[in-house]
Amino acid sequence: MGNAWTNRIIYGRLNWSSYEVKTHKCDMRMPLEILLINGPNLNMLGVRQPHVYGRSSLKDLEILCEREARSLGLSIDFRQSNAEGELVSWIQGARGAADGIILNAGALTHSSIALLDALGSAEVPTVEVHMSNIHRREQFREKSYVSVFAAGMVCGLGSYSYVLGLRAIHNILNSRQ
Ligand code: CA2
Repeated sequence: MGNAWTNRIIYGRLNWSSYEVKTHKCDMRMPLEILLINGPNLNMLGVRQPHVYGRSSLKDLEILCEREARSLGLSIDFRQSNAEGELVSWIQGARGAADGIILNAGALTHSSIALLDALGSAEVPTVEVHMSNIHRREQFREKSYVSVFAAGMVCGLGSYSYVLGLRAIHNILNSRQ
């Protein structure tokens, strides 16, 4: 996790025969670690329903997120699972190990109190993302349990929801005291 400071040694030439040595306190923080979690069926991206979720595959999405993360100085761990229990374990494991979470919980967004409880106990800043606009679809998609503990949510912009989600978590983490 990114929180280390170090003294950098600076050598400066005073004249032909002597040097001064100063130390300068500088920020050598490690990149902030972001756990990016994709839930059930998101492994099907680009394979079916392109009219809803676009033509990009999950691998394309990972490459896009890696590129955006690198430009923001973030390190991401990009994962996908169809199993609710595995998602719960990943969120539990983020406590003390990740600086932030980006979460697209897929359909579990609308049903999983187990995910909600895991997010509540993890106490890791979380941004919720969705490819589709969950407010322009079936009514059951309007309710998000994830939103209860999320700092914010981006939806409806396809892959770009993830790009904005990464920018948002970067902003949240860098504006902490
Ligand atoms: O819009 C989103 O990102 C969703 O989280 C996607 C979920 C859906 O249940 C949520 O309401 C909104 C579904 C992910 C399934 O993704 C597929 C992709 C291609 C083909 C089939 C499923």
